[in-house]
Amino acid sequence: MRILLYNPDNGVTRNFMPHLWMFLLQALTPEGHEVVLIDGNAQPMDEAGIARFVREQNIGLVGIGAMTRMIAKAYRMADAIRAVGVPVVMGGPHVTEEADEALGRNGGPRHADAVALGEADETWPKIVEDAARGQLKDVYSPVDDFGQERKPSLKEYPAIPWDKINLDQFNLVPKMVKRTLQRISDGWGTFRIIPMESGRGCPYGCEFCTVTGFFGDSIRFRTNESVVNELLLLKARAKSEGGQIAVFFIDDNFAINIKRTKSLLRDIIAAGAQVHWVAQISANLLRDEELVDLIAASGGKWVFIGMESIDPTNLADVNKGFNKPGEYAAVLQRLAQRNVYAITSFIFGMDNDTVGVAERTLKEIRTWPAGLPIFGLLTPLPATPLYKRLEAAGRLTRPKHWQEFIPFEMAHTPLKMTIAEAHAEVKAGWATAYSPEAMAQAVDSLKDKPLGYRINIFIARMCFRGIYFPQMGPLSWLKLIYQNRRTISSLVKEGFSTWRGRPTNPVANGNLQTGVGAA
Ligand code: B12
Ligand code: SF4
Repeated sequence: MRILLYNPDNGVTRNFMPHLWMFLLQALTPEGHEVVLIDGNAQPMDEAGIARFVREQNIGLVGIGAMTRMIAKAYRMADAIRAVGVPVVMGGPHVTEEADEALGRNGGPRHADAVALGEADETWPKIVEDAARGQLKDVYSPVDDFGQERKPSLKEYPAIPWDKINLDQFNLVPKMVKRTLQRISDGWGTFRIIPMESGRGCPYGCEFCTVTGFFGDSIRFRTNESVVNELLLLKARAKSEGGQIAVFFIDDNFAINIKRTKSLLRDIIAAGAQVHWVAQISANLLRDEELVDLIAASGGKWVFIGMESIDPTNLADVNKGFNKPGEYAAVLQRLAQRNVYAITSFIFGMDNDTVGVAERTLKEIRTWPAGLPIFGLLTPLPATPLYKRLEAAGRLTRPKHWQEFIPFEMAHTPLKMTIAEAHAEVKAGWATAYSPEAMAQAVDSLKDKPLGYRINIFIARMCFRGIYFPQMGPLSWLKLIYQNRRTISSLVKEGFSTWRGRPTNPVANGNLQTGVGAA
């Protein structure tokens, strides 16, 4: 049987990285079946397009995975596939919480023939075999022989064949410049950001987050050896293609067990398996100097920190009181001293937020080392404690907000400002933090570092800006380049003079450390 695994886009923003679940389920598919992957972010498709694809490619089963914000598109695509007679199984965090919606048991239309609840590592092979026999069940739950929920161990993690998988759709280097860039330095003909997990689960239970409910509060880890082997495979592939690779460790809190993270990072270094990497780590765990040393030495370039707010009351409200705004600056300095920078994520529209929250937050940000701030709105995702609290308080304005995805639009009323004011705060956050002046300041703040760091922060900022501002077509890119022409021209001039005066051994000229991780 030919199986299509499909991840929808949200139609508005573009993900820079493919989804791990697709590669994982592909690796876990029983022998005798062929798996095709399509990520809507890399290969946009509409309903007619996917229906045609499954017919022409003789697909016998389609698996769709989606977050809440992509679910409306996922359902439309599933409907189109089912209309041409091909069964659809859906999985992921949204349908796990809203299985009745996907199966049409709540009075709405049915979108999926089957739903895989929770982690599907152990149920997927069974789903495939049932589908091949034409005997799909409605619901597949990860349970043990006694009917108790079972979280898969990651000790026997499947080897994802990174050396063989067709990754053409995930190359971030435009085709027209591929040949030229292949010849630069170690080669830039391909650049891919690859998701990898080293563990699952988070015990912190922040109120707005799905993770503790979905993956559980007991953390499970892969062996160091299996992570190291995966990195080596990816590194070898990039080298053989004259390209670059960066890894996003998608663990929700990569350093949740500091002792184990240190041991993994030491093993990566010992095996020479360093690639540029990004990971999510909460600020409280970055107090450890040795950990930060190891992050830098093992290839860590960017750390995503869920700061959420600079207001301790807000943090306590959402059960994230372990974040201490008073130590944010020190944490970021500690990273920057090792040339590791941070993606700092903030949520506006929290219960203690008032008008002016964006400017107050930006004022703090300006005192920190350059980084990539991102701003979102508090969103009640299904089945989270936040959703339940707001529902009980009658504060949900769009209780089924996912049925119509509108980016940066609240689904409940904040307590101390209006919905419109919260929207304006997010807009102000993005517009100010990514203005041409702010871009120039970020680049300038790294003037004591090799040029590669300045280029890196500039490119990363240009790309990150696209999370909020539509930046899809060539025209919007041209406009952006024009707005930032001064910074670009000073970087180009500097690059040219560095190149002209380069020493015979390029490694001695810190410019090879371009610190990729454009994540
Ligand atoms: C990496 C990541 C991202 C990446 C993008 C995703 C990517 N390309 O990988 C980035 C950083 C860009 C991102 C952004 C966002 N993310 Co995010 N992200 C994650 C993260 C940390 C890891 C995802 C992952 O790979 N997990 C590991 C794999 C193995 O797990 P999995 O995907 O759940 O798959 C398993 C099962 O669900 C199931 N399964 C999944 N799909 C399918 C399909 C089929 C057919 C079957 C059978 C089974 C199945 O089987 C898999 C194996 O067990 C998760 C948290 C988490 N730990 O999962 C949040 C998470 C998915 N993100 C979340 C959110 C909210 C967001 C944002 C909206 C945040 C924001 N406010 O901007 C944005 C939206 C981006 C967009 N495009 O619109 C939520 C989604 C909750 C929900 N109900 O939808 C999560 C769960 C985190 C949270 N805080 O609750 N994210
Ligand atoms: S620390 Fe991060 S992953 Fe863990 S519950 Fe909080 S937001 Fe979710």
